[in-house]
Amino acid sequence: MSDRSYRFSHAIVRLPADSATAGLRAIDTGEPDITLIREHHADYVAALRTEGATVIELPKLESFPDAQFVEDTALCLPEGAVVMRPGAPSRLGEAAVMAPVLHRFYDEVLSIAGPGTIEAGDILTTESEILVGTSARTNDAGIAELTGLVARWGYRVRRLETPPGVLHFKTDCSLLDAETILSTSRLAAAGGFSNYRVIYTAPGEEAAANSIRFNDAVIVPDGFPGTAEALARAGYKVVPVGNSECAKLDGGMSCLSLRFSPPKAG
Ligand code: CIR
Repeated sequence: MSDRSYRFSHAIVRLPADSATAGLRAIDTGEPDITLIREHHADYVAALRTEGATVIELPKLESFPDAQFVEDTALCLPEGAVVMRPGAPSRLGEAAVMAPVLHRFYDEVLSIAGPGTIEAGDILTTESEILVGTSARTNDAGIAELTGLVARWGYRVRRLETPPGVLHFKTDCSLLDAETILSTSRLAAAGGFSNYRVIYTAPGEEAAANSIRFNDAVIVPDGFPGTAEALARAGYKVVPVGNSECAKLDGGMSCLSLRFSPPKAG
C-alpha cells in the first residue's frame, strides 16, 4: 500500500506572533506564556527536521493571532493544494496569505470560494479517502465545494460529524498509518472509522488525539503517558513535544504545520 498520507518531504510553519496570546479559545484556562509558546514551537520544528522535513518557516503575522495554526488555511495533496475558507471571521484573511506560499510548490492551487466555510483542521486525509467533519467552522456547503474541487484528482470525500463542543474533527483524531487512526472514544463512538483500526487515547487524555504521523515518528503533545505508552506498545516511534500553551488556545500538533510533498521544488 502507498504511504503518501503520512510520509512527507516538507512542512510549512509560521512563527508565533506576540499577539498569539490573544488567539481564539473556547474556554479561558489561563493566559498562554508567549516565551513558552516560542520554545515549544522551536521544539516542534526541530522534531520535524529530525524526521527529515524541509521546514519552511513563515514570518509571524501580528494582525492574525491564530496564524501559527497554519494547518487550517489549506489542504495539501500530492497533486495540488486547496486554500480553505475559515469559518472563524478573524481567521478568514489567513488563507489568502497562504496562497502565494503554496504557489511556490504547486502548479495547481485551488480555493474554496464560498459561501460555505471549511477549515483544514476538520480534514483527515487517509490513504484511501478524505474524511471531513462538520463543526462550528466547517459546514456542508464548504464540504460540498471541497468535494467538487478534489474530484479532479480522484479523491473521494466522506462527511462525518465532529461531536458538539469539539473545535475540529482532528482535535480528536490523527492518522497513524494507512489503516490506523488514533482517536478519542467520543469521536470514534460517533461512527465512521469502521474501515480502520482505532487506537484510543487513554482515559482523561483526549488532548493527545491531536498528534501527527510524520515519516517514522508520531509527534504527540507531551504529558499524556497512557496514550504515549499505547502508541509505543503498538510499535510506533513516539516523539513528545510540549504543547501546554497552545492547548490554552485549542491548538495541538496538527494545527502547527502543513505537511506535504510538493510536486515542484519551491
Ligand atoms: C482557533 O480557534 O482557530 C485556534 N485558536 C486554534 C486552531 C487549532 N487548529 C486546528 O485544530 N487545526
